[in-house]
Amino acid sequence: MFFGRRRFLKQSVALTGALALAQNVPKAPKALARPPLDPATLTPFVDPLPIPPVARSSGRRTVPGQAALEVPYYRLAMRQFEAKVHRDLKPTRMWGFGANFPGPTLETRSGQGLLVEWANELPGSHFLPIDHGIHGAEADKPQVRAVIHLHGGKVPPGSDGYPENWYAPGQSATYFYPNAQDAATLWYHDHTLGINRLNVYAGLLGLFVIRDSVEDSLHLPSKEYEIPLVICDRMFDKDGQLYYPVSENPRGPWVSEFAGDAFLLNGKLFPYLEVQPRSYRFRVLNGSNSRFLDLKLANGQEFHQIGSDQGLLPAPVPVKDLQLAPAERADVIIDFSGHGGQQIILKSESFEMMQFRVSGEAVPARVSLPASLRSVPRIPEASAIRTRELALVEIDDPVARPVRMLLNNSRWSDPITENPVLNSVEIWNLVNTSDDSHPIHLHLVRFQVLDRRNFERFTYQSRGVLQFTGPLTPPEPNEMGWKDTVQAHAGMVTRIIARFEGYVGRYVWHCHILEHEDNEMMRPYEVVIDK
Ligand SMILES: [Cu+2]
Repeated sequence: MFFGRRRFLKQSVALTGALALAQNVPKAPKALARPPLDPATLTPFVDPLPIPPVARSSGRRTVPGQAALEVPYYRLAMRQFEAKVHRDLKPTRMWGFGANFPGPTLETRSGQGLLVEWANELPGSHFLPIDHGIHGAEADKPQVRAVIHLHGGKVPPGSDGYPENWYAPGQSATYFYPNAQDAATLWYHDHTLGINRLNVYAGLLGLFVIRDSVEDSLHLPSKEYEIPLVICDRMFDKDGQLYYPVSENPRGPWVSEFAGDAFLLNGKLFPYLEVQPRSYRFRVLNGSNSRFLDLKLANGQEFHQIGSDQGLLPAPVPVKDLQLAPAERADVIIDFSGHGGQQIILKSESFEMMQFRVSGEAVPARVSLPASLRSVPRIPEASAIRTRELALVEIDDPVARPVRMLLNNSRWSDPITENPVLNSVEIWNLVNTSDDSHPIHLHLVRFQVLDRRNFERFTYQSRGVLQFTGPLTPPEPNEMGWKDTVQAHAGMVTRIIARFEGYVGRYVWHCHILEHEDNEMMRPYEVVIDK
């Protein structure tokens, strides 16, 4: 398993008395205001899995600046509301779209553009702990700010949800999504500078599905047999309210990672889903802040991954154990035929998350999966006009507590260093000097994973020289499709290749561990015209 656990050890080490004293901070971590909920005390599998509603457009409107183009118009309002996440818990205060967490799913087809007015109708104060020492979250800013990004969308820069383009309650922004891209499971979420981890944790996320004729031709399970599955880990107190941890330093509440012990699936804890003994398609999103999911069926059953971040894989990949980093998506087919009358548990690591109840009724003949799905031509390495070496760096204090994370040793506010030319191909070598796996996401583009290779970290950190210590590792079979988020493993160089097509302008690339992203592990980049 690639993703280390050092980060969790590190946090517990930091809480020991001696180390805390050395830092002249209180001995113990801040106690919960209310007692924590132990999810193991809840009766599991008493709530049906909710399916997020599909967003309905309110008419059609002209795309600003394109008088001839009229597209469906949606208005989605961010609001605070209360939701029952479990039968036996009091309603939970959350943020969402309308009164939905996850938000309504936007559904469209490739080439069918749409407009969304993202309205900030949130209250004036935040219910989660803001760290005003973090860049962009200073005390002079409004507490509640939001800006929405379509993750995986090939979108003009003005509609991409640039992290500094946040707005306060009472304001809104209307974005145009051209959707000139392949069928894929995308998702929208908050991207506000400095408080993104808190806004997403509060609930500001939802799915955005693009379909196309290639996908149609495969006759995959559809309608009631196609189920979105948004998985997010959280912590709750005994009153059923969301808890987000703070550090032991009252002046800097930021924590470097979040790992909850409760899993919301489409907004419910331990839901069940009644299924027939046949194939189902699940569009899975890891919407967690930091947690890597390790999905498996408790009966050891194999399933098939047919798609990843940016759409269908070249061919189905059999899996028994599926790792998904934050922000990654997996399109999977689970075949329940032959399991009539059984109850099958979906787990992540040792956590039981959800139950499938397979009915005993007879169903039509088994649907076979196509042997090939979509052609994904490899981008030739020789077509790259530039290779960038980009270090992923964790900055620690003298007692090895993370202070911040950096890309390319630069902060958010430093001058732009990544400026690819429109339509050119580049290779980015993500040199991970830290002990954590970081899911690295580029806005605007889709990319392919070339390979990974271990390197000698000390030599790199002291002399800037890359010395490889192992062979090239090819991408995993389920990384052979188009990606927008890649797991850059600790102590490895992960190479990706992308064509920077679509639009000229300013975008961002960042780690999708939201605690990292908020604390400097995000950089602007700019697609430029060749001079
Ligand atoms: Cu990271």
